[in-house]
Order: sequence, then structure tokens, then C-alpha cells
Amino acid sequence: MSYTIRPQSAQFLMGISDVAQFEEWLSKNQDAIGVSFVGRSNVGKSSMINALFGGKTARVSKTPGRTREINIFEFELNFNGKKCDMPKFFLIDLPGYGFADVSKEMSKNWNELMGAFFAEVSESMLLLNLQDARHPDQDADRQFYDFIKRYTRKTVLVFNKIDKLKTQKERNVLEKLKPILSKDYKWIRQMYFGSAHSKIGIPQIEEAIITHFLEELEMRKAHEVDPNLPS
Ligand SMILES: Nc1nc2c(ncn2[C@@H]2O[C@H](COP(=O)(O)OP(=O)(O)OP(=O)(O)O)[C@@H](O)[C@H]2O)c(=O)[nH]1
Ligand SMILES: [Mg+2]
Repeated sequence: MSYTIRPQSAQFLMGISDVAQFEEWLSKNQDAIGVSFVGRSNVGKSSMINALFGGKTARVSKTPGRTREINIFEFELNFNGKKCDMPKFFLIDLPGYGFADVSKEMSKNWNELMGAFFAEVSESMLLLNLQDARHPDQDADRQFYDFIKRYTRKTVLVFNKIDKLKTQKERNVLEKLKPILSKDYKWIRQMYFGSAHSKIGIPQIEEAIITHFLEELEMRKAHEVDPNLPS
């Protein structure tokens, strides 16, 4: 592939903790193209972001539930290893869901903030959902899909921490789950096995993200030529 994520190019822009702040960001970035990471607390969102974008882009936590804000970054792509002339893309680290110990107040805040995010953010924002390869398809994951199904986001599902699976039997459980999830959640486009630690699946996930961006840019170009095209 000629396009790659430009290593270490992700710049932190802001952390958003309430709906008003999000809407202010949105008013300036209505057609943002990007990728947002979401998953249960501790599933490895920040680690996966670091594996894809380089170094210490996002903070990795020892205690679950660390990322409570919407953390927004922008980053660039390389073309054949060199910086290329393209718009910047957004990388968004969303607060984790399904953390058992959060207070009522915190989970209310999550619902409001994520409700606004999924309802209002541009359709060009790819959703990258991480699930734990050892404990996939948990109640919290299903509740999350119930929560977002009315927004039908283009979604890529990654089973992270695959390095922790030691036997073929454990992998087979995931292989069997794939068709079930595709049937239940039609908006999932692709599923990958990944590991932020051993880097399994990272090139494939990177390619899925970039392919999405290129498609979005193509669609915009086509719309400029013929504004009547369906989006
Ligand atoms: N074995 C293994 N451990 C991982 C992997 N990815 C993350 N971890 C570990 O899982 C823990 C949580 O990682 P984070 O990246 O902070 O997870 P998060 O989803 O961002 O967590 P919150 O922001 O708290 O919701 C850390 O101890 C990581 O080192 C992986 O692919 N394999
Ligand atoms: Mg995190």
C-alpha cells in the first residue's frame, strides 16, 4: 500500500468532557474525516492507538476507566514514505464503556456525551470498536451496539489482546463468533484479530482506516462534480 499513517504525526488538539464543548468543536468540523476508537474500559484503545500512530500518542492506563474525555487528535498520511499533500485527518479516543464501578453521575455523563457524539459527528468518521479477544461480545459490548444502532456508523471491529490466546480452540471461538456478529450488526464492515502488544493485525487495521479515508475523499470529489449523487 502506498499510503501509510505518518508516524508520530498525531497532535493532541483537545479533551472534551461535555456536550456544549463537543458541539462547539463540531460547529467548526462538520465534515471531519477520521477514525474514532471505542470499546470497554481497559480493552486497549489507547495502546492500539499508540501501535498505529506511534509512540506515546495516547495515555495507557493501569487502572480501567482512565479515558473519560473525548480526546481529539489530528494526524497526517505518508505517500510512499513521504509526507503528502492531503487534508489532516482526525483521530478520536472515546471514553470507555462498561466500567462496572462508575457512579450514576459518570454513566449519565457518558450517555449524554456519546449520544451527542454518535448522533451529530460527520458520517465520514469511521468507528473502530475494540473488543477483548479473551472476552468478546460481553453484555457491555451488546449494550453499546444497541446504543449506536440507530446511528448506523461504518464500523471496524478488532479483537484486541489476541497475543493472550494460547490455543487454536480459543481462536475458534472467535472464528465462530464472527458470522454471528455480522448477522446481528450489519453495519460492521470488517473484523480483525489484533494485538497492540505483539503488533499482530496492525498493518491490516491501518489499511482498513486508510481505505476508508480514501473512499471518503473520492466521494467528496465525485460530489463536487455532481452534487446530486447520493452520499
Ligand atoms: N497482552 C496485551 N495487553 C494489552 C494489549 N493492549 C493493551 N493491553 C494492556 O491493557 C491495559 C489497558 O490498556 P489501555 O490501552 O490503557 O486500555 P484503554 O481501553 O485505553 O483503557 P481506558 O482508557 O481506561 O478505557 C494496559 O495494561 C495495556 O498494557 C494487547 O494487545 N495485549
Ligand atoms: Mg484509554
